[in-house]
This record gives sequence, structure tokens and C-alpha cells, in this order.
Amino acid sequence: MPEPVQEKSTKTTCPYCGVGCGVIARVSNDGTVSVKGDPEHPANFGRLCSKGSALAETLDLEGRLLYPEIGGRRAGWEEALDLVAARFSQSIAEHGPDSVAFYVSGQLLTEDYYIANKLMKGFIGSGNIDTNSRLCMSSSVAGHRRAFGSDTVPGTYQDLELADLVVLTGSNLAWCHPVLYQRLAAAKASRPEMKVVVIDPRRTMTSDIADMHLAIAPDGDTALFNGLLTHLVTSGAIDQNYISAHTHGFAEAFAAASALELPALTKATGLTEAELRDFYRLFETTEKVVTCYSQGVNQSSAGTDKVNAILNCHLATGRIGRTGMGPFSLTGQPNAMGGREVGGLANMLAAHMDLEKPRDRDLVQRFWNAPGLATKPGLKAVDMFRAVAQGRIKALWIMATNPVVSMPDADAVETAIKACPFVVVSDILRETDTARHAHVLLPSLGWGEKDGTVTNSERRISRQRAFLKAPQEARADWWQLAEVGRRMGFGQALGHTSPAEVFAEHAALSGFENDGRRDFDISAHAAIDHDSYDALSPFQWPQPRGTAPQEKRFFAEGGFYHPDGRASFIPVEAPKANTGSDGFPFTLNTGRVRDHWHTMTRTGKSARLSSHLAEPFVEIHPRDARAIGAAHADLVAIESPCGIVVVRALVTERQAEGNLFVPMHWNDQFAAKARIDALVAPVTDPFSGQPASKNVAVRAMRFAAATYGFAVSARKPEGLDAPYWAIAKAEGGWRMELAFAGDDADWIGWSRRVFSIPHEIEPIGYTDRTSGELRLAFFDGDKLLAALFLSPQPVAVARNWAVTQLGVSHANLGKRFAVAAGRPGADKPDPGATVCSCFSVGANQITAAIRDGCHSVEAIGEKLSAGTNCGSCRAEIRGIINACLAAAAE
Ligand SMILES: Nc1nc2c(c(=O)[nH]1)N[C@H]1C(S)=C(S)[C@@H](COP(=O)(O)OP(=O)(O)OC[C@H]3O[C@@H](n4cnc5c(=O)[nH]c(N)nc54)[C@H](O)[C@@H]3O)O[C@H]1N2
Ligand SMILES: Nc1nc2c(c(=O)[nH]1)N[C@H]1C(S)=C(S)[C@@H](COP(=O)(O)OP(=O)(O)OC[C@H]3O[C@@H](n4cnc5c(=O)[nH]c(N)nc54)[C@H](O)[C@@H]3O)O[C@H]1N2
Ligand code: SF4
Ligand SMILES: [Mo]
Repeated sequence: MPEPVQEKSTKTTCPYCGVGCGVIARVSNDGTVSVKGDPEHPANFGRLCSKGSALAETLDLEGRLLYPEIGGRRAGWEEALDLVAARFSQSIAEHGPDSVAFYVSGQLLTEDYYIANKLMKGFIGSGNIDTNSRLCMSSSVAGHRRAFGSDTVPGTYQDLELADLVVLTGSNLAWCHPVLYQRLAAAKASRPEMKVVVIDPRRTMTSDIADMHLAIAPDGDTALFNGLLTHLVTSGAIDQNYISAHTHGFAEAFAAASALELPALTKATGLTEAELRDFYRLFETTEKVVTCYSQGVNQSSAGTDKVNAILNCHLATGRIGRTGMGPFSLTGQPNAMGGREVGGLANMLAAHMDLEKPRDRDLVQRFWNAPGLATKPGLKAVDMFRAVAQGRIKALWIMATNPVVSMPDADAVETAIKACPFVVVSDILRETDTARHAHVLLPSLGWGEKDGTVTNSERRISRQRAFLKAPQEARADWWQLAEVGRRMGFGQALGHTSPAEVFAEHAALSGFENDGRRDFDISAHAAIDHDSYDALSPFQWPQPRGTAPQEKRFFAEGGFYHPDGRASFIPVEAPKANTGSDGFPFTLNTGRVRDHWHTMTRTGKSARLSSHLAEPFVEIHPRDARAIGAAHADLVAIESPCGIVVVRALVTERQAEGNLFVPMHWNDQFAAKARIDALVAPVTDPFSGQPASKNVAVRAMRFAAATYGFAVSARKPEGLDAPYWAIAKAEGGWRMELAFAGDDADWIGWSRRVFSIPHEIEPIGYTDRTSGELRLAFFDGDKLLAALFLSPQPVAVARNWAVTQLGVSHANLGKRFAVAAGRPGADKPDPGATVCSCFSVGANQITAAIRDGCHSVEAIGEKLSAGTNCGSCRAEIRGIINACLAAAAE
């Protein structure tokens, strides 16, 4: 654990999702950290989800990168920074500024991002800085800019509570923005007349509170919202005054929208006429509508058009910027918005200005005193890694992102990085799928150690504050960038000595020659000093010079940022329905699970978070599973022309037929072959350059194994060589799923090697000749070191029970044999798969409580505490209750 800075509570902001919850971190005298929600923060008013609640469990120094490394050897900062500066300068001198690139992240703080962008665009003079926000928010950015003339989110979180209809499209809010979901669920509970519509090919946990779930065909959104626009016109629900006073292009947009008649609409959306009519009628007759959208909209080859199809409907009804109304782009990362504000995307310039506009370039050039400012946009992420592969980029700096896992065509991205002459990676961990290919590794400060600001989905800027000392030699990302910039000769422009100074400059630029022409203006903070920065309370932008903090919505009275002040309707056409391609009949959809964050570098450290879903899986419809001969818990290989993964089958009717869903999280550190982006083709949206990560043509087949295994081990397993393995952190050790091609290995020898068992320890064994099952357990005195359960079928041992055996004393020999036999005793029943990660309550415990008469989420909460802390599992508990009661009624 890093050392505490001071023994007191610190107000800071959660480093995970774009809800941007306020957190109070407390460091006790013995150095232990605890976190709770900040009751005063306007994003969460004290609530936290499962990931936020478990933050303290991710702060240990295990696996941290703690000093710079060059070519795998420890180096000093001076040497590492000199080398990075020299290699970047050399490449620029020999091949020009476009031969270098930065690939950064929406998880950087605004101050880090500002310096990265200033160094690359202002002083290196290239646009080649792009960010993982390209994979995340760029279609929303492009859609906003086409419609509004600026990248503006018009509304606030409160609008979701005040609306009478909330449409959630391409958003699994319950798992991905859990506190906002809780706010919505609470509003709906207090006003049951409020309606929620969820539009998603899968029936996700978010559908739990929905009055209507529309299982849309992949990429059917443009057709759906075009049909809606047509319906709004024909039913007379449009706001003609708003359209004529504040917009242009309505006729063209309507003409494009009405191209599809009802029969074609049902085909394109995969919905019935009745479903379409019900949804359209609800939208037509409800004034207060908020339409929230996220990656089911953005991550598409037509993502920008989807965004504009949605914006068109809100503009046509004038339902924008008023209380309880408007389109709402849900941002993913903690600082997706801050990155956009500093212009971190390759085609943007600082403070929401445009790299392609000479006037904007001139303004920024003068403000920065940067005669060499880039004159054209740089390469967007997919093109950037293509340029790396082609040898056009010779020096690459990757910061706070893990592209070998998260970029489409991930195997090709890995090959490109490996072949790049000079790669710098700044990360908090030493071993990631990307870091392993770096020539220079730079240790960054992590959450709790670094200082700066982030902007959440509702334009609220909050401080992240340090409450732990920098561990060993880790340093802030902005400092690393500025130090390299100084060594490259740009010292005058990068002389900042603190994040407060960087923030002040960023605020000043936002107001520079602005006069209301640009939406992003926080110049009220242009002269902020260190003390005020330390004390800065969360505030929403805009906050121009001389104004007090305000809660502002945009565009109720027009005032758009196109030169004529009007919004543009964008005519959009529905893409042709995807009919699959030869030999690749399934549509692969990818996304997130409740308790993991992206590539698991932080959530993978928490046993509690890792127990919710402990291995990579594919959601598959029962009929599809039958068709490929796979039963529940079998392994499935999924393949596209780009790559292959092997994951567990999770057979469920929540999944639509013909579609598969695999989470994006698992990577080479946690599984043998589960980097799903290895399958995703690098197909991008033509306007935003955002990859289509949710609609990939694949084939699937049962993965035959001769032997399946499950194991628990006190030590992290080493050298796993099985064709399938997936490891997860457990209380007191690790748990893992395994599959082998053969059935006659030297399992004792294998276990000794993989679980690091001292040679003097003999196993307790158990073989069942009829079932072919074999169990081995290794004890050191009364302590279980490892247990391996093997079977010709997927292993049926009670997982969570087995995991708890690592932590208990096995003084009684009989109990040791029970472990080897894989049989929970009556005194310690199997809790079942974890549902509530805050209180470690499993599905079997919940089922038992239901049998005992607890028939509501509240009753379960009273009996087991499940669902009473962060509330992230309440939808799942309700699902178990409904399933049990339905089964009992049959
Ligand atoms: N637990 C957790 N929360 C997170 C994150 C995390 O890693 N873990 N990451 C954060 C980040 S960076 C982001 S960007 C957000 C993402 O938040 P979300 O966008 O809510 O999450 P996803 O699971 O990527 O995708 C959302 C849904 O889109 C659906 N979908 C797929 N194709 C289509 C389609 O064609 N149309 C429609 N309408 N829906 C479709 C998927 O089935 C999926 O349920 O989450 C943030 N929050
Ligand atoms: N198939 C598929 N692919 C996807 C998506 C999908 O839905 N489907 N979603 C896309 C989206 S929306 C996103 S946002 C991306 C996310 O993908 P990534 O950005 O690649 O995922 P992370 O795991 O968040 O990577 C963050 C890295 O930064 C490190 N880190 C943490 N804190 C710090 C810090 O303070 N400083 C530094 N320097 N490093 C730090 C972490 O250890 C980790 O290695 O994935 C995208 N890829
Ligand atoms: S909803 Fe959860 S992950 Fe998102 S900011 Fe709040 S506590 Fe963090
Ligand atoms: Mo994201």
C-alpha cells in the first residue's frame, strides 16, 4: 500500500465511469483506505456502485510499475526522459513531425491531456495525437458538431429524473452508469407514471425497469429514429415554431427519413409494427422525453448517422435544453468530456476549437505563442495504428490505455506495436498486454496519488485529489510530457510546475476571444491560484469570466454554434440490414459487465469484483447453442477473419437468435485466448472514425476438450499452458477455469509446477472411476495451497465454496478429504455464484431466502444485506425472485 499523504478524509472523484461520482477517501493511521460516496456531490449524492465501493481494494502496489525501465532494465528518470526526447526529436528531424504520435486516453486528467495536446499540436506541430475516446465517444462528438456546430451535451442528470419518458438506446445503464441508473430507478419508483423504454438487441439488466424493451436488430437505430421522425411529422407532433426559428435542413432530413415505409422499417429494425407504433405513439404524446445513448449507438459503422437520427427527433419537437427534455450522450470514461474540452482528438483543437478552421488555428497559435502549430488533422486511432504497421510512425507514446486489448484487429495492432522502432508506454502497471512491447516504460501516478480535474457526462468539472504519496518513482502523466517537451526545446511553453497552473491556462484559453462564440468557456477560473484549485467545488460549464457557478442547459431558445446560430437537421439513411457474410453467420456484439472495468488492470485486483463473473463468456441463444452442439458451460470457439477466442457458453434467452455477446474485458493476463478485439474488423464510421465494435460477422463452434478443470490456488498460477484457462483473483488466492486436450497428463507434476507447490508436500487425491473425475488437494499443515478438480465434462464443483477453502483452517483430516472430494459440508453450504459483491452474497443464498418467504428485493436485503449498499445487484436479485416465483407457480 502506498503511504498516506495525511490522516484525514479527502474529497475526490471516482476514476471509473462518466457519471463522475464524488468519493470521500479516508486513510486511517495504519494506512488502510476506506471510501464512501460524497453526500454533497451533485452527481451521486452519496451513492456509489460496486466498482466505486471497491476502490480501496485496488490500491495495493502489487504489479505496479514503480520506476522507469529502458529495454527491460531499471533506469533513472533523467536517462529515460532524455532518451524519449532524443528519439522523438530524431524522428522529427529525419522524417518530419508526422512520423511521431501520441495515443492517449479519456482516463487522463484534463491537465495531463492539455499538456499532451499542447506539446503535439502546438510544438511538435503534428495532429498525430488521438485517444481511446475515438473508440468511445467520437460518433457523438461528430453528431453533435454536425447538428449543433459544437460538441455540446445540452442537458443535465436531473433531466432523467424530471422526464416523463426516458429512452435508453444502446446503453446498459444498470451496469455501465449504475448510479445514474439508480437515480432513474428511484425517480420512476416515486413517479410510477414515468415510462422507460430500452432499445437493445439483448435483454440486459437495464430492461429490468423498462416498460418496453425493443430488441432491435443490430444497427437498426437509424431506421427506428427515421421512422419516429416520420411519425412525429404525420401525427403533427413537431414544433414548427422551433424548426423555423432555430434550425435549417428540416425538409431534406424529413425526405430522407420518410424513405422507408412501415414494412421496410420492420425489416430494418427487426421490430413488429405494433412495437414500432407503441413506441412512436409514446414519444409523440410525451412532451418531456430524454433520449440517452451510448455505445450501442456510437460504436457502429454508421454511428454518427445514428446520433443525428436521434438529434433530428429532438430538434423537430423542440424538446431540447428544457427541463426533463433532450438528447443525452452518456460518456463512458471518467474524463471523456475533459479530453474533448482540451481537443485530445486528432481532428480537434484546444477548448472545443477546430483544427481545420484557420481562425481557430490562428487564435490558439497566438495564445500558445506556437508558430509551428499543426495545420491539419492527424491520424485517427485505427489509421494511426495502420501507419505504425506501415512504418510511417517511428516513435509512439501510449499513455493510460491498453490498445493491444481494446483496439479493433487487436492482433494486428500488437504486431504493429512490436515492429515500431520506438514505443513508450506510461502506465501504472508493469505487465499489460501493451506494456510488454514498450522500449521505455514510464511509471505513472494512479488514482489517489494524482491531482487534477475531470468532466462528467453532464459537463460537471470535479477535482481528483491525491490522498496517498507517490509510490517510489511514479510521476504524474502531465509532468512526464512536460519534461520530455522541455528536453525537446519547448521549455517556455511547458514550464508549468503544478496541475493548478495547467488548469488556469486551460481556463484562460477557453475564454480567449470567445465572446459567446464557443460553448466551452470556463474563464471564471482563468486566474485560479493553488489554494482555490485545491478547494475547487464541482461546477458545470460554461462559467465565463465574472460569472458564478450555474446549472445551465443549452439550446432551449436556439443559440447554436454554427455561424448562423441555427441547428442543422442532417438527412440520414438507414444502412442496409446486415445479412451476415459467407461462412460467418453470427453477429458478434461486445461490451461490458457490471463489475469489471475495461482491460481489468484495476478491477481484476479485487476478489469481490472478480467473483461476479469470473471468466470470459459468450451469451448465446438456446437454439443457436443447440445448432452448434454446445450445452450450457461448454466452451465455444468464436472466429472471424481477423482472429479467434475461446470462451464459456452462457446459454440465455436474453440474447437474440443469431447474435452473440462477448465482454471486452478479458485479455492475455487473465485468459488464454479471450481478447475479443482480435476478432473485430477495423471497420470505422466515415465521419467519426469510430470502430464498429458491436456488429462483427463471426462463426462459432463447440470447443472440444478431453478434460475440463477448475482450481483454486493460494499463489498466482505460473506458466499456464492449457488451451483454455482463465484466472480470477479470489479471497486468499486465485481461482481458475481450465480445459486440456488430453486426459492422461502427470497432473501432480503439472500442479506442482503451476501452483508452485514445494516438493515435500504430497497431495491428497480422489478418483472416481465411473465418472472419470480426478481431484487433487495440496495442504501445508492445515492450510490449503491448491486444489484441482478435473472431469471429462465441465466441472460441477461449487466454485465459491471451493474458493473459501483457501481461507479456512483444515485441522480436521476428514475436512481435508472433503475438499479433495469437492463436497461442501452441510455446515458450510455452497453460496453459489456471487450476485452481491459488496456483501459477497451468492445466488444459492438468495434462492434459499426466497424459499423462506423473502419475496421482494427489500426483504432479501433485510435478511442477507444483499443489495443494500451500492445497489448494483438489485436488478439481478429481482430477476432471481421472479424466476423462483415463476418456477414455483408452474
Ligand atoms: N461496469 C463497467 N461500466 C463501465 C465501463 C466498464 O468497462 N465497466 N466502461 C465505461 C465506458 S468507457 C463506456 S464507453 C461505457 C459504455 O456503456 P454502454 O454503452 O452502456 O455499454 P456497452 O456494454 O458497451 O454497450 C451498451 C449496449 O449496446 C447494445 N447494443 C449493441 N448493438 C446495438 C445496436 O445496434 N443498437 C442498440 N440500440 N444497442 C446495441 C449492447 O447489447 C449493450 O447492451 O461504460 C462505462 N461504464
Ligand atoms: N470490442 C470492443 N472494444 C472496445 C470497446 C467495446 O465496447 N468493445 N469499448 C471501447 C471503449 S468505449 C473504450 S473507452 C476502450 C477502453 O480501453 P482501454 O483504454 O485500452 O482500457 P483500460 O483498461 O481502461 O486501459 C487503461 C490503461 O491505463 C492504465 N492506467 C490507469 N490509470 C492510469 C493513470 O493514471 N495514468 C496512466 N498513464 N495509466 C493509467 C491502466 O493500467 C490500463 O493499462 O475500449 C474500447 N474497445
Ligand atoms: S457510477 Fe460507479 S463507476 Fe461510475 S462514477 Fe459512480 S461509483 Fe464510479
Ligand atoms: Mo468508453
